[in-house]
Amino acid sequence: MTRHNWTTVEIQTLLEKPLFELLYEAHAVHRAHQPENSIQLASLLSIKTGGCPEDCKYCPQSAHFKETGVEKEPLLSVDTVLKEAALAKANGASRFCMGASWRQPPEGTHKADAQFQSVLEMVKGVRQMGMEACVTLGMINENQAEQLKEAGLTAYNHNLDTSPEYYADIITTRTYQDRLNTIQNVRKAGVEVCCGGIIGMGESVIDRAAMLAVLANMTPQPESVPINALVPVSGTPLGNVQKIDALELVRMCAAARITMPKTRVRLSAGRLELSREAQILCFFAGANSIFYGEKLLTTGNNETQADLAMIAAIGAKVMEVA
Ligand code: SAM
Ligand code: DTB
Ligand code: SF4
Repeated sequence: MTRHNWTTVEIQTLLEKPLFELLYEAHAVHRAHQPENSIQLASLLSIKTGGCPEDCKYCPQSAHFKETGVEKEPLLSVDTVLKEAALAKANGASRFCMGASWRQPPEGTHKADAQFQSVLEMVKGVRQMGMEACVTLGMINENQAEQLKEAGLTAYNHNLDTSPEYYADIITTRTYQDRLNTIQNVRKAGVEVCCGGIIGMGESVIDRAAMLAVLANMTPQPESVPINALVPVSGTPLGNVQKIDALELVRMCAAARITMPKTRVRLSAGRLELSREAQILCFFAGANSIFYGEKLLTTGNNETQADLAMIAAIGAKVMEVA
């Protein structure tokens, strides 16, 4: 029974329960709705890095923050991207996610249209390898969503990042409604929605609950929800923010699982800071996917061998492509 009438207060109550009560409830939902005990490995590649016009306070790729050490680079070639995709597949990934530091994909000029065509080629190439393909390109309109669908795109990632109330403290160059509009365009085109957020940006538990309520009350709910912990990058406005306690991530995974029983909950950025055992608690709570590969977009990620060993240690299996 998937509910779409969650209130922020209900989810706040979940997030604040005694840990074992929360884990007990979350794991029961997990067992009932995710019986295959599999973990999905999704590999990430930044296909276009830096120089982004948006001002997301957490992001090293924003052009507004000059001292993050991230250089602006052009869109990678289709060839380069597909070589990386083949490597990810060889390492065991079943989803390949491509991220671009765009406010929206370039459109209108000959050069701009050629760039979008390249992205479509990348999507087609990844699908031909037998992996799921996901892209995150900023805001897209209905027409772009349809073209991506035609190219075979499995999912589009577009995060809400935080609550509607806290959003303007983090990003001023676009609105929450802009985000929701893109998600609607993706859904309308028949592409799966991958949508989540970040904790550890100075938000309250109420903000975390409010974000989960927006996600859970979408009909249908997102097929995948990435739960990121802020990776503080020096040079960004959030570069000096105190790191969160790992148990807060465990609690987010649990509340996401309880409110979104069928969704793939991805334990995303920030995993490098977690012990193996903290990650395992996240899986017990309901996480069943990770970003896999030693780099996220611009920052580091866990070693692949360590990840495979961790999955083997808990007796879970790696999700295969359907
Ligand atoms: N530019 C596109 C957009 O923002 O929609 C796509 C790429 S953007 C880098 C993808 C997501 O990465 C963001 O929505 C945010 O949730 C996450 N992200 C970026 N920097 C992060 C950081 N330092 N820590 C955690 N998550 C981060
Ligand atoms: C998501 O929710 N997290 C990923 C992916 N979707 C695109 C990105 C994390 C980025 C972390 C900072 C970096 O490496 O630049
Ligand atoms: Fe740009 Fe995306 Fe980074 Fe925001 S999160 S600055 S939109 S790349």
